[in-house]
Amino acid sequence: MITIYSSKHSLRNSKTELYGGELVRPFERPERMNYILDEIKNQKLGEIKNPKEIDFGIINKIHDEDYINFLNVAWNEWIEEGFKGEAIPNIWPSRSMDSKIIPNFIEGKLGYYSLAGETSISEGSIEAAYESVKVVITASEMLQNNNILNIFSLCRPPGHHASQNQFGGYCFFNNVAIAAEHFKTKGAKKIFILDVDFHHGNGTQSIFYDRSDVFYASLHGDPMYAFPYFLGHADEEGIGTGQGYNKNYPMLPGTTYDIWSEALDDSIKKISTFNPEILIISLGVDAYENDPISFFKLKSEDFIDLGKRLSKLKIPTLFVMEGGYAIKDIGVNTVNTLKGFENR
Ligand code: Q9C
Ligand code: ZN
Repeated sequence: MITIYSSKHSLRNSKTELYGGELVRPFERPERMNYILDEIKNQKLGEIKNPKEIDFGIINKIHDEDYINFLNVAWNEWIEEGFKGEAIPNIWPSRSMDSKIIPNFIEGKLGYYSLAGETSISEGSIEAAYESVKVVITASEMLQNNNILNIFSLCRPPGHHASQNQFGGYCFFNNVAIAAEHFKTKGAKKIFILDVDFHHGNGTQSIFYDRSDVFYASLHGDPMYAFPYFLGHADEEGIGTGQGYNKNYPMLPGTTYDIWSEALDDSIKKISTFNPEILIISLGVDAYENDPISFFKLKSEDFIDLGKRLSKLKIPTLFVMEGGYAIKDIGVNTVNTLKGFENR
C-alpha cells in the first residue's frame, strides 16, 4: 500500500493543551508521525510519497468562507495584540447567550470559531492544516486515477472534529470530508465514511447530516462519558434527505474487541447495503487499550483483524489518519490495520 505523507506536518508544534486544569504538552504532537513512518518501513507496507500541489478551492466546498478567513489570520491577529502565550479560546456563544454576531476582537472570534478549548493555535498550525489537505487530496487522486484498490493518507493534523465553521479536538480542516467532496466532483455518486477513531467525528457527521450521498458511520466512546460530549448518540440518524444515512455506535468505558467488532460487523453490513464507489476510513488508533485519553481496550492484534474485516468488502478504500496518542504503539496499531487489509 502506498502512503502519502508530508514532513511539513511538523509546522504544527503547539506547546500547550488545556488538560485537567493545566497547560500540558499536546497529546497530538509531531513525533506521532515518526513512529508510524518507522513501522511502515519495518513492516514493509510500501512506498512513501510526497503530496503534490493542489487547488485549495476544494476546501470552500466543505468549510465556510468566513471560517477559512479566520484561520488564515488568527495567529497574526493574536500576536499583534501582544499576547504572550498561544491562542486558546476561553469564551463561547453558549446556550444563554447564543449570539450569531461575530465579534471583531480575536479573543471573541476564537470562541465563535471553536468547539472546544484544548486546541491552541500556534505559529505554523494552519500552514500544517493546509498541508494535511494536500496529503489527502493527493491520495484521493491517486486512488481514483491509478486504478489501485487502497491508499494511506498519513494526515496530520487530524480532521474529523472540524465542522463547517469550527475547529477543536486537534482538528482545523476536515480532511475526510474534503476527500469525499473531491470524489463527488470527480463523478462518484456515493461515498461511505467509516470512522473508527475512539472519538465521535462530530465535524464529519455535522457536515453530511442532511445528505444521502455521503453515509457517515462511527464507532466511538459514548458521548455521555467521552469527548466531544455533545454529539454522537445512537438516535442521531440524519435529517431530511440525509435521514437514515448517519449511524452511531456509542460504546461504554472498558469496551473490548468482542463488543467493538460486533458494531464493526454491523457497520460493514451498512457499507455493503449502501454499496459506495469509495470507502473512506477515518483511521484513529486511540481505541487501543493503552491510549492515554481514551477508554476502549483494543489490543494491537485486534487492529490486524479490523483491517482484514474491512478488506472483505472489496471496495476501493482511502485510509486517512486521525487520532492515536499511545505514542510508541501508534505505529504498530496503524500499520497492523493496513497490513491486515492488504493480506486479505
Ligand atoms: N479527557 C482526535 O482524536 N480532549 N481528537 C480529550 C480527554 C480532546 C481527540 C480530553 C480529544 C480530541 C482526532
Ligand atoms: Zn480520537
